[in-house]
Amino acid sequence: MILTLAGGVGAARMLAGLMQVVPHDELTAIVNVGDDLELHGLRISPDLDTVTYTLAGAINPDTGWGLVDESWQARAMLEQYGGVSWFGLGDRDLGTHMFRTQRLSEGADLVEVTAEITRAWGLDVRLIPVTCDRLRTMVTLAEDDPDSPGSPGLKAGSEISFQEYFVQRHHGVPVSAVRFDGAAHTMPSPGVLDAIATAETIVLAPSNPLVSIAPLLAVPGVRDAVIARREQVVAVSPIVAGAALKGPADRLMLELGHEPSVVGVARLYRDIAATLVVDEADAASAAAVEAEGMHCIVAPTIMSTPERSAELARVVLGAQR
Ligand code: FO1
Repeated sequence: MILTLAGGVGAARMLAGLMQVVPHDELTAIVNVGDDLELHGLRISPDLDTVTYTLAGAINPDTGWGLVDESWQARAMLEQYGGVSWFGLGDRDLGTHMFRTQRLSEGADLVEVTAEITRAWGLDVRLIPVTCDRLRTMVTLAEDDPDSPGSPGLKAGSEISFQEYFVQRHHGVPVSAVRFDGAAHTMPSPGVLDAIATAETIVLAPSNPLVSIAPLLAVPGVRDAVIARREQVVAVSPIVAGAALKGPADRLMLELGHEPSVVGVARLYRDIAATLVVDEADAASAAAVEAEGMHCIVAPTIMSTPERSAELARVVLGAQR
């Protein structure tokens, strides 16, 4: 079994590549739930949905999140009422959140509901939310944010939820800390530790190390389980030539005291992964990555087409020492 530790868009593309080169029922992903939120009385799990919709071929190609052929009538009504509409929930996507919320209220856990949703999309890949317990990524503002909704805005040091940072503020405000609220009280979902212990290869997807991979490792037992398999762990750098391909990984690394480069990624991952795959644009840094104690592989990592995703998947599977 090939296991992927997954955030959202980058992980979804990595998994779509793996699906082209590995039988689907041999693929498992442990997925971040730190981005989850409750809104309109609904439980929303963006990373689980981004991975599901991408693997099902139903992701909105323009945004990389949400569903293709979406309509926005419910959001228009929310706007008419002056309700909360900054987090965009399309009409089709709403059905997923309604189903998840209903099933959770009936007593199913998030692992079961996720399996029901992926099955309904015809997927054989196993997606496991890292925990069924409450874990929420929280972000501390480094500066006053006078533009925050409500007067007089928020002061430096205020904590906001991940989606208030990522979507409501377009990840455009400086950050001084990230915290995984509730993580210490969570348990890994059934199957998580076993998957880590038995995987042939563990892939750290090119997801944000600080807000997508770190929350997975914050669930008690997960980090140690991954460290025990370090030789089998292959990470793909989400930073290419000093910049994140999508999202705020580069800025967050800088703001939180990490070098926004493949060397900075190596310093974050060297304890848990033996190998780092970096893009050809970073070939000159391969020696510096090796100096951090990781085996470095240079390959095209930008998954702009399904073929490139498959090619990267082959590199990752061949990379393990
Ligand atoms: N991202 C946005 O930039 N704006 C949105 O309005 C938005 C809504 C949304 C709804 C459902 C969903 O599953 C994802 C959504 N995302 C949106 C993406 C989401 O914020 C990010 O993918 C992650 O949480 C970061 O990995």
